[in-house]
Amino acid sequence: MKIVNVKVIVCSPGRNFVTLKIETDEGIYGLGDATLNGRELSVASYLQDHLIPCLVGRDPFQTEDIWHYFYRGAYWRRGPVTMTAIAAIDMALWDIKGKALGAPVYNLLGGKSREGVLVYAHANGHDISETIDEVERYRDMGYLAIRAQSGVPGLKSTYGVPRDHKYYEPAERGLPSESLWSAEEYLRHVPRLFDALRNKVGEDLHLLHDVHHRLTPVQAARLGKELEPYHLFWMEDAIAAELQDGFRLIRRHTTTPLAVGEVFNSIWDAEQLIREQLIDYLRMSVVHGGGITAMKKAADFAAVYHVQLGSHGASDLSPVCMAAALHLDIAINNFGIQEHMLHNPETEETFPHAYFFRDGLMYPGETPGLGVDLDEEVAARFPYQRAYLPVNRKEDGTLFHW
Ligand code: EZ4
Ligand code: CO
Repeated sequence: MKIVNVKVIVCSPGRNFVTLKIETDEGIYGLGDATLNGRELSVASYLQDHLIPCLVGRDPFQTEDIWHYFYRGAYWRRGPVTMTAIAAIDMALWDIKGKALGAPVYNLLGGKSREGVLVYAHANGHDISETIDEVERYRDMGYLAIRAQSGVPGLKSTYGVPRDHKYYEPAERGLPSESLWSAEEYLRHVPRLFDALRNKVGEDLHLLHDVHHRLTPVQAARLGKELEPYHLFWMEDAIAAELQDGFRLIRRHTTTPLAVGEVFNSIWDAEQLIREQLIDYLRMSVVHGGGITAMKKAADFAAVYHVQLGSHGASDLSPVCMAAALHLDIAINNFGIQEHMLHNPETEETFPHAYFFRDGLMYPGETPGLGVDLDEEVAARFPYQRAYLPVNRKEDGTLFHW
């Protein structure tokens, strides 16, 4: 089999997605997600201008060699743009491989290690009572694990809390908006949120929280300690991800489990964290972590240290990535949990898929390959629109992490 044509499809069904489609001389094609939120066209260009010319004519079964060709062969290694582009190619090749062999991709990765994939939903509210209502709404839909975020009194906007959207969507069309941050207000508020939540929903539901990189190590240690009575599934991105030694300090002070890695793009971003057992869950995703080939190896390395996979699954990761993640999640032994943020109806229409949710778990489906398609006619109705993630400032105007 030979790769004969490769195209990059950029569309915006409510938000931007970049999708790679690799076509073969046998009529089989594969899809890969290449979406890098707020920086979409840089990956489209990296693929179009630099990688695709080297891909045409190759055997799509050679996932390992092709991965190294683009990783080592670039000389310039790692980085979100590079690794997202490589990930898209890798995903599409696994999709082709599965279709050609008549096998769902999970069967090429070790088969099913479990019946279904535990997922967590996002409950966001402007205040504690709204967040509790949202948690109960998702629990009634059957979710067994729910991330809870709430507006912080005194702050005009808070990470994770929608302004007027039905679905929370961090990227906005137009130029970047700005939000204001106060660690003091936040640190006072979050333990109150989880105290109220546990009182209302009891102990059985898994509760998660995303700090979104905004605390110092000592602040994160304080928050972790104060959240201990509420038994969180995890505290996510407690500090800036590049501050790896900071996790040692958090770890020394709290038994709240720690998750990090949605901004990581290679195992080298997480190697120390895993080897020193400073984290419990690795959140690197298939789309930003170099594809199925790289994520399988990262998961296997993490398994040596009993670190589990809890990969990023926000709505800016397309249904193609969601499908790839579910195939990997169901196959590996050290799977922990998968983030599942609902896609909007336009996105669902653009990307028909075999994966589905039932009673708190997700299933990749039995379709050969990844089991996800892109309806190009629908996609053409939603042309690309420039959009950015917000930027974040401290109350005195200092630019901070969003
Ligand atoms: O900010 O996906 O856990 N999920 C998150 C997301 C990320 C966005 C960035 O593109 O932190 O909301
Ligand atoms: Co996050």
